Parts: sequence; structure tokens; C-alpha cells
Amino acid sequence: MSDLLPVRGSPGSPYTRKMLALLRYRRIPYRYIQSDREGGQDLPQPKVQLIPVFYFEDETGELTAEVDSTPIIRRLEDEYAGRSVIASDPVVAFLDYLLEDYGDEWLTKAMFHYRWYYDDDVEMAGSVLPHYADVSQPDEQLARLKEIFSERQISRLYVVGSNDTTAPVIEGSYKRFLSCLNEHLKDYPFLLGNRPGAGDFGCFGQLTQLVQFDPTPAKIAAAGFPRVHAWVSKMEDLSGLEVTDDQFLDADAIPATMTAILQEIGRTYVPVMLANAAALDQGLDKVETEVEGAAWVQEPFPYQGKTLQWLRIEYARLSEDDRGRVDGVLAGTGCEALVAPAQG
Ligand SMILES: N[C@@H](CCC(=O)N[C@@H](CS)C(=O)NCC(=O)O)C(=O)O
Repeated sequence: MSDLLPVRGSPGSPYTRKMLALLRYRRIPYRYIQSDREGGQDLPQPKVQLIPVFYFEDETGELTAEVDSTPIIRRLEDEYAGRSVIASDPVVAFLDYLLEDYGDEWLTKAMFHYRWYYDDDVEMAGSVLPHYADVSQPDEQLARLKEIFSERQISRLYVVGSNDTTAPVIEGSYKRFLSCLNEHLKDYPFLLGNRPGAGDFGCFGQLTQLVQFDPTPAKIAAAGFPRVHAWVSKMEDLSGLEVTDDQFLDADAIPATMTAILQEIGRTYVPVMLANAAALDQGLDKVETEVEGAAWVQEPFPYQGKTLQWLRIEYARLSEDDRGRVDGVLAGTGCEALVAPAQG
């Protein structure tokens, strides 16, 4: 068995990009398999057909296929020492967990929405993405795949909650997030200070597509948010960045630009995550809420019900003192509602 960690993924997958950048930063040697043609046919199948897939050895030396980047990041922390993306202060680590979930579960709405909602973006994605399996496929095959893939993805826009009602909410939130991050980057190279946390990689993954690939959101980023544009390019490979233990922010002195990011999270991700969880609890077939006074309607998303539970478990694991410190940071941002005791 080679000591390269096998990872299957694709350049058009934001979660693949999240994890490759994380592996580079952590200096974990890996083998990136972009299609069956490149090898890895004998690797096991994951339980759920998602990418990226990581292949870890179990206790018996057998390879197991794992998906879901958030727990994989924690497993990599256990298996490879040094250059951790989890802050040692549990309060900073909790904020980082929240930022990671925001990237994974909210920014992905913008990513999927822009890619499959506007004609220019559908044309670009439909034309380019099928090549990632094999750039030398015959034109007729690529044309067929373009049609099949585009139709399938457009028919799945509902999963992330992209529709005519939510489009303005998603787009407004993308622009505000770019603006908040652009401001924050004036003072800090990463979300939580001078070294990257898991949340940087979560947000980066989605932004690789939004800022660098899909024409409509890329134009927005290029026109108004050059720091973010450059940040995305730099995040891709942080293998050369030397870091020290004390480079995460001090949780008791969170800068105003991070509070502004938390407020933005509180405006959008928070009401939608809470309404989604409530709809799942009540067995409703529709999530209906408001974001910033505008209507939000989508089908319930069971996986996002789970990620909210996991976030609450992270909160519950904190000491009472640390919970109090987290409460202090979140107070007034709207994010406190995520971990507030259930009403009634
Ligand atoms: N929560 C998962 C999400 C992974 C995910 O949604 N991957 C997408 C591609 S970016 C996927 O494989 N979608 C299935 C498909 O396109 O068929 C993670 O963090 O890894």
C-alpha cells in the first residue's frame, strides 16, 4: 500500500476543492483520482454516491470509502499531526465549526443556484464539466453528456432551495458575504486570524466555483471584491505557509469584521436552518420562512437538519465557561438562535 492517501473527486466539485486545499495546507501526501481511467478501479464504493471520497485503512488494513468532508477533516486531525485546522481554544474552534457549516451548507446554495439558474452559467457548466472525466472524449459523447448532466442538475435546484422566490435572497446574500469577507481580509488573511481553520476551507471550496468558474457570480466577484478573488487563488495551495500555535484570533477580542460576517450568517443561514429543522420535526412537506423580510420556500433538506444537530452537539460539548464565551461572541448577531434552548 502506498503512503499516498487516495482521494477521488473532480475539479468542478466545491467539496473536492475544499479537501484538496486542506491536504496541501496540512502537507498530507495524497493521490487525486479524477476518473476511473486514472486508476483506482479496485477501490471500494462509498455508501453514498458523493464526491470527494477518501479511502482510509481500517484496523484490519482494509480500505474503507468515506464521504462527508466535515468528519473527514476531524479524522485527518487524528491521523496526521501538525498544522491543525482546529484551533486549540474551544471557543475559536466552535466559531470555526459554524463558519465551516455556513460555507458547506449555505454558500453551496449560491454555488448551485448560479450554476444552474442562468443560461450563460448553464452553458458554461454543461460544456466544461463533462470533460473532467476525460478531456479526449468524442464531441458527440460530450454533447450528449452536456444535455443529460444539465437537465439532471437543473431538476435538482430545488434540493438546495433555489427557485424564483429564493433567487433574490440567495444572490443578495452572496454579494453581502463577498463584501463582508473583502472587508475582513483588509486586516486578516484568514477568517479566524493569521492561520486557516476548517471554516476557511469550507468557504473556499464553494468560492472556487463562484469566483473562478461560473460566469455570473465570477463577474460579480471580479468587479467588486478583488481581495476575495485573490484570497481564493491563494487558499488553493497553502503548503508553503509557515504557521505558529498562537495565530488564531483571541476569542475574547473578536474583530468587528468577523462580527459582521456572523451577522450576515445570522440573516440568512440561521433562519433557513431553523425553519428547515422545524419543518423536518413537524413532518411538513415545505419549509416556509422569511429572510430579511423576503419569502423563502423550499423542500425540507434532511441532511441540513443533521448538520444543525451536529453543530448543537459541538456547542453542548463545550464547558459551561466556554459556552458563555461563545454566547458573548454570538450575542446580537442572530447566530445565538442556532444554539438557544428550544422554545416552549
Ligand atoms: N457534505 C458532503 C457533500 C458532498 C457533495 O455534495 N458532493 C457533490 C459534489 S460537490 C456530489 O457528489 N453530488 C452528487 C452528484 O453530483 O451526483 C461533503 O462535505 O463532502
